[in-house]
Amino acid sequence: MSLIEINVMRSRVRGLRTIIYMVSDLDIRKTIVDIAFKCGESAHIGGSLSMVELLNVLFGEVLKHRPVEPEWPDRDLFILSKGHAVLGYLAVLHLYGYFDADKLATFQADGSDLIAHPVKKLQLGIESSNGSLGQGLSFGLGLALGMELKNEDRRVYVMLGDGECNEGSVWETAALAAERGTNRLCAIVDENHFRNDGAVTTYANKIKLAGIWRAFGWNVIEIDGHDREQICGAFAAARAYEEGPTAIVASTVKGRGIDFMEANNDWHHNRITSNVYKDCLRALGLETVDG
Ligand SMILES: Cc1ncc(C[n+]2csc(CCOP(=O)(O)OP(=O)(O)O)c2C)c(N)n1
Repeated sequence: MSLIEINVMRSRVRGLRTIIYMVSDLDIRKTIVDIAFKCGESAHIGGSLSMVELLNVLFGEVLKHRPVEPEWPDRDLFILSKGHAVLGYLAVLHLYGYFDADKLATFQADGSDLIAHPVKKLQLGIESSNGSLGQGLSFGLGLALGMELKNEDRRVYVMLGDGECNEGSVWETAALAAERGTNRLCAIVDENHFRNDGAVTTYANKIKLAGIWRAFGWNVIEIDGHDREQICGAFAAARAYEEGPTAIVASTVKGRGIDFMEANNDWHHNRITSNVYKDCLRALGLETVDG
């Protein structure tokens, strides 16, 4: 049975907790590194690696979706508001069967529709164009309100960065979503404690990010964003909460999984050369032939 067929089956038996995960976190990390290396250009690596477990649980366990029928009208929607982390998103879409390896290999090539930030293309599973930070949540809220009006049993999940939460538009939307009591909207905040130019200092000591979401009237669930059990529990709790929107504030490590990239913001946006590629494989426990 092909990966795609298994995925379709799984989408039909949603709700059943699976023990065997078809797409491993390691697969996703290896794919991120491969794309970054093959494109030969600087790419956003650290913030892609930090959200791997969150995306894997979301696409494997939570989202109602059909990779073989990407425009299925009953699907849930995922929006990568921190659009620069497109490598992680494309790795997941590919591994879950939205497009093949040949397509993925076109990343950043002339004329490709897979470029440094997501460009909406439903046939590839890309629901929204993003890159200018602070826009995904408001787009997601609009979609969720539309679903509510049409009484559709669908939900919207929006992935944001903690640096992105410096954008005022995030909080304008947060207020409106809470005011409207929109329970079809779930924000996932990848709190990896860095932005592009250093540490996130806005929400660090006296003011905690989770507390701000709470103050804006959201149901807030704080988790370790690399712990599968906690992630599954958070998504289940978000789904069960009926009063309004939920924010899953996930504490993560930027560059997670590759030791020399972990909490090292040099890897926010950087190029993987052949030597670095070998180091990445070693760090992932995938030794290269020449050792
Ligand atoms: C409106 C806007 N301003 C500035 C940027 C440039 N920029 C790209 S990534 C980034 C930092 C984002 O930090 P965070 O959301 O924490 O992402 P992560 O650390 O998870 O990669 C910034 C400011 C942008 N993409 N959009």
